[in-house]
Amino acid sequence: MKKNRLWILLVVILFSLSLAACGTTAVEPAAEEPAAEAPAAEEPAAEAPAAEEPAAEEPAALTYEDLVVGFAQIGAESEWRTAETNSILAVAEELGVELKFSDAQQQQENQIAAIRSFIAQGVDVIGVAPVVESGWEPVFQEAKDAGIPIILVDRGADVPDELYTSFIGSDFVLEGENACEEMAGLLSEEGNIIELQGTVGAGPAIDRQAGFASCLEGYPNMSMLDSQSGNFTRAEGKEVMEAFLQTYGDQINGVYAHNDDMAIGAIQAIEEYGLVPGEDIKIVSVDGVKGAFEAMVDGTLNCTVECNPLLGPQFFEAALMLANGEEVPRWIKSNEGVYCQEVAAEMLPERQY
Ligand code: GZL
Repeated sequence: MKKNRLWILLVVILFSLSLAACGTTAVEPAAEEPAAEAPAAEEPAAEAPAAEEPAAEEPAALTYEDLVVGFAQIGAESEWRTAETNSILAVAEELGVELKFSDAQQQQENQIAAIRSFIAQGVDVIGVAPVVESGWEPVFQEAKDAGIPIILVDRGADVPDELYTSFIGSDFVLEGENACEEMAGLLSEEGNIIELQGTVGAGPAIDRQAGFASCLEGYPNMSMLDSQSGNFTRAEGKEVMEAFLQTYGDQINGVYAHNDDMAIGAIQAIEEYGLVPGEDIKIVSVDGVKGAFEAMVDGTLNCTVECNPLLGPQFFEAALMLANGEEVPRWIKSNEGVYCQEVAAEMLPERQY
């Protein structure tokens, strides 16, 4: 019995030991990490009924009567320039634009001072006919900083594109090429030419020279004897021509003048020297002013290549567009012809400048 009890006791001990062993090996399911608490999804705020926006009112477009424009003119060196000034003044008056006009008397520093004064007065748009191409960057930058657009009228300026909005004027290179073609015809593609250049550093002087020179390369029997500035004026054109006649005399077969005024001065010099302008010496110039048509009727000037100075309408139209925040073309070109003696008498009465 004792033995039996012992067995029973042993069995009970073993059983309870095995139960205890089972308890330690049982893999408890890993306590689940509490899920990182997701930020409580924000309840979308109940959408407030959209407050009715009042329809944004388009600001009324400006009209010519609202416009205040500054114009920095070069001066009055030529018939062409006077015609341009008259066009600007007359069109401003006609349209009711308030125009602040300044005459720089050929001095760039006066033009710069005028532009600064237009900026100080807070004009809407500034027009400038740059006497020369260089030296405009600082003052154009000042205008840009003040939010005032610059339009180049009739002459270009050597500045980065973003400093002006538009150039209104002619293709001066083409004018030079056209003048050369006329000269080639007049000289039967053979002869010596002298050139009266415009103001040194002025856009039309640089380009008219380049256009003529490149076309001349196509005519091996025509050569440029000499070239000098007559500053776009009649008096200086005459002076330079007198000097050329002293140096080259009757070797000169043709005169190419960058404007009609210098050609008219040269005509006087040739007559005083004792040669016949238009016959002994052929003359081609640029502009197409009335004085040139009169000289062609007289037979002293052979041809003129037109360069339109009546830029007032295009200028104010562009100014109004800019003031209204509209885009304007980078180059507003003029339409121009070439006229010689045969048509001069018929055309003279119709010429507007
Ligand atoms: C051309 C203009 C020139 C004319 C000259 O656009 O700048 O200046 O040809 C004038 O007659 O003085």
